[in-house]
Amino acid sequence: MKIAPNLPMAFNRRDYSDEQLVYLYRALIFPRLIEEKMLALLRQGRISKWFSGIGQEAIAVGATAALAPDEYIFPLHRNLGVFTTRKVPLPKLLAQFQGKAAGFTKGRDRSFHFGSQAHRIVGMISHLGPQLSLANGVALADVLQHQPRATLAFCGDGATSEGEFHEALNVAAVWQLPVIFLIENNSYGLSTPNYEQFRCERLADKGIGYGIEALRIDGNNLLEVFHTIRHYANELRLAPRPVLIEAMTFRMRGHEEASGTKYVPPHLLDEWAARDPVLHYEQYVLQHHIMTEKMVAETKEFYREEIKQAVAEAFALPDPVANTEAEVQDVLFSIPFPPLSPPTIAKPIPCATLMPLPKA
Ligand SMILES: Cc1ncc(C[n+]2csc(CCOP(=O)(O)OP(=O)(O)O)c2C)c(N)n1
Repeated sequence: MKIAPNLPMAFNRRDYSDEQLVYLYRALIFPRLIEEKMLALLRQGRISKWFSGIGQEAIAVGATAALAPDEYIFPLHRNLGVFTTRKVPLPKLLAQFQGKAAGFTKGRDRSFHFGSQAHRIVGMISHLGPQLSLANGVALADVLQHQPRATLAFCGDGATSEGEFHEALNVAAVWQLPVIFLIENNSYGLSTPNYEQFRCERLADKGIGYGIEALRIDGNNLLEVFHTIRHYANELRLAPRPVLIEAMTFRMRGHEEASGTKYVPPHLLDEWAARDPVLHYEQYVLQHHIMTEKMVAETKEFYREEIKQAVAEAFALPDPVANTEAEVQDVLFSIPFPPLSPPTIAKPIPCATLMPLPKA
């Protein structure tokens, strides 16, 4: 993958320190290296399923890094960067992807349908749109409890065609809920391209219909994502209201690894490969002497080693053992019902309480 020299990415560091910029580089490269390992494991037949977010990492990483740690995030199936930036332990994350008993869903799922209260991450709802309404619920609780917090909800371009997208944005607008609705517009909802899905020029234009502020940003520009989310999170904490942000990016791999990208015109993949968020940001920190080649190489080496060890650790974990009682307990909340003995003397029902029979 090479960067086309005629497409420079304009990074604006504002008043961010070198330390912050290095932190962001590390946060960005980590999910990319995990993804590379997952793709290698897939080729080796050691994992069977993977939703890739390669090429979209700047959105998940930049947005998560911009929030306070106690603010809730509702990520989707391509948002590995949310989990890594929130520092979810890698062995546990890999145990989840490997369907191990120690995973978040105890082996019931091998992908992203899980959350972690400790990390303020709400598990993805597979129906996509409904998680926007739940983000409203969290934001409403914050407003009612006078907590100055923003909630971040991810959404794909495909999910914007679901009814619940419209309902959630409308309610958030009417109730002035502090939710950042972040659309990752990666051009495809599975195999459906944007032009077969909506007629508006930009998804951000939908904000006008709900009366909420909306804007479009470059989702591959890490600093633009970070700055935009940081700015709005600050604003929403002080003056609760929703905002709709359309982050432009591209899905560089299949919807899921098994489905491939045959329906995507190759020139689009080439054009977007030249806008790779990781390569561009890496080039930026090097060219501006924020990091040296040695620092970059050492960072990658450090993470590769961490990933290698975490994979070994996760693969060695025991597989789940089927246990009906445990399954039922995990799915149904247990409520103790104290046994009641029936009364010993039957009480006749007083006639007055019976409805009079209709007259013939
Ligand atoms: C109601 C519903 N329909 C279909 C699916 C299957 N499905 C899961 S993700 C997805 C594509 C969603 O596209 P988009 O929202 O653009 O997100 P992307 O995959 O591009 O990141 C589909 C069709 C689903 N989970 N729920």
